[in-house]
Amino acid sequence: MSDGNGTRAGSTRPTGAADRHYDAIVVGAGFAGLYALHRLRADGLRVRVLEAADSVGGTWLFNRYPGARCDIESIEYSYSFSPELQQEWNWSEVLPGQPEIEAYLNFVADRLDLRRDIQFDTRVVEMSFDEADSTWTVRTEAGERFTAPFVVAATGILSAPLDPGIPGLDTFGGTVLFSSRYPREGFDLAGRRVAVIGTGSTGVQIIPVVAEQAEHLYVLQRSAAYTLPSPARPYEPGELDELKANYDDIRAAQLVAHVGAARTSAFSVFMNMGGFPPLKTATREEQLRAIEENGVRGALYWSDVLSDPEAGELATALYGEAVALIVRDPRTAAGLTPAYPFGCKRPIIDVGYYETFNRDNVTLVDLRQGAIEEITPTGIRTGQGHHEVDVILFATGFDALTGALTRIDVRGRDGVVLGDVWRDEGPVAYLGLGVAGFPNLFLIQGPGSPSAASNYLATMEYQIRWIADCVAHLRGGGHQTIETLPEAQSEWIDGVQALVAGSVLLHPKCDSWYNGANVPGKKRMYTTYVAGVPEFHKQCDQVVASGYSGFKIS
Ligand code: N01
Repeated sequence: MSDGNGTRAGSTRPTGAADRHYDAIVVGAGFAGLYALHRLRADGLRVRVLEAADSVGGTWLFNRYPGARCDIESIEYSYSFSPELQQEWNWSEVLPGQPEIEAYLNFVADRLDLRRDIQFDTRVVEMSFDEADSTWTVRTEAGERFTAPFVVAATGILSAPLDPGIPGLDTFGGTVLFSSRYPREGFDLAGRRVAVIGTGSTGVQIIPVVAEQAEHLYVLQRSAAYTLPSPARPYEPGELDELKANYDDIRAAQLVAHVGAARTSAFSVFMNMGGFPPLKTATREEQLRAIEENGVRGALYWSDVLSDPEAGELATALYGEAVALIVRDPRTAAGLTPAYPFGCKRPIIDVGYYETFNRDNVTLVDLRQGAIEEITPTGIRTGQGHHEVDVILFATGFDALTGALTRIDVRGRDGVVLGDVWRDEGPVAYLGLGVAGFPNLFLIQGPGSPSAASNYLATMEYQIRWIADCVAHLRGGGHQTIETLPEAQSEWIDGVQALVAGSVLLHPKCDSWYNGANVPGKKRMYTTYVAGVPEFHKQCDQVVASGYSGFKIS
């Protein structure tokens, strides 16, 4: 059982070589790894989960920064496979905070008795496929060796933090914090001068909270965000009971929802786009009334903003005007106005973000006016001067989708390295599940899946069921391997890219984790499936119905 702090009580280590062969190895004990363990174990497999951290939670364990909160409603951002879990767990908020999600995952681990098959403090560094006996060998940092015919890489899509690569960081005499590995015990920011670097979803959540704690907050912003007010709130008394009574209907609606979430989420906040007529034909008075009555939202809700680049430019300018209605200092308001089109990055929702810049203890450092040059022993030097700080808090993002696996030396058939494949070809996979040349290695929400364009949990659960059924099919039929065919992979990824051709998602001014442009040297490619979660599941079902078309089973 958990000790209540989410630490590793209950896990065991194998004692001898004989103990280290399993039917399946799962890498990672976040949402995906826990369900993979539960499901494969229920199917009678001997499963071992290897987890680098000292507890369950994955991304929701590491990203325990101030203000961390999910942007999808709790009752949809939770496991749907167990009516018991749904009924026994009580969410207190519509959009749950990190502590509540971490507690939920500990509850699930205990309730399903998962810890006995999870080995914590175990970082996987190498995985290689032996063609002679169709077995994966998984090696850990501590030199342990595990073998299994199947590996499920439940390694997360946003779990490999980016090194900000700023010169001088090692000379800094103050405290360096990272949002993606924030201290479990927290950090007292009172009376300190703090710099937050990064204004993506993470930074936008951190900034209002840190502003309330720090003596002074410097926000070092390279790209301004588009962010709309969050609908976060506690559930009203009785509200959750009513939802729980209708859980079947809620899950049914979720199953047919384009983004895998039918209720409140960052997606729903933005999906009401098109509520107004075309921006290009609106009068100046109509435009101003829209932002006066609706705030920043009023700049974006026009029907042509995403489809017509000229309307997009008008919307960006109007958005700047809307920000200026909130942020009193005109220079700061101008600094907070994005210089890239709306719609090409992950939607962000916030609690009091723009209002925070009216505080006397908050300074925006717009890096577009002079970039970061170096970190010094006492602060950060930018092209605009030196900022003395005691704490630097990085919220600089992730090597998304592929980073967790390229940081492991994954070798498939003929010793081919997965990192090399993705470096040369870009992030490719078939159905976000398998990569050609890597038999029996299953990805969760890999490239070509709805991942970033959806509620991660919806397709994650679907894929784990798909994988478990596939493994049962292989074992039942006396087969040893399933392997993606290269032509099926190319065709799938071409199709995924065709879905976004000509859209704002490919705009050259948009560098983000969506297209890999946030990682130096990574091939720029958008490989998230945008035709919707239901359609994706239908396509995957059809692959199974047609005898695993696109895969070679041997
Ligand atoms: O990361 P990001 P994130 N110097 O890559 C800046 C999910 N999530 O952790 O845009 C200065 O979006 C970078 O600048 P630029 C969600 O899917 C969900 O915030 O590259 N700045 C950017 O501003 C989200 O999309 C939730 O110019 C540097 C920021 O750092 C995803 O995680 C909450 C820099 C990185 O933004 C990732 O979000 C949090 C440098 N050297 C996250 N390097 C919720 O559920 C990078 N930046 C609500």
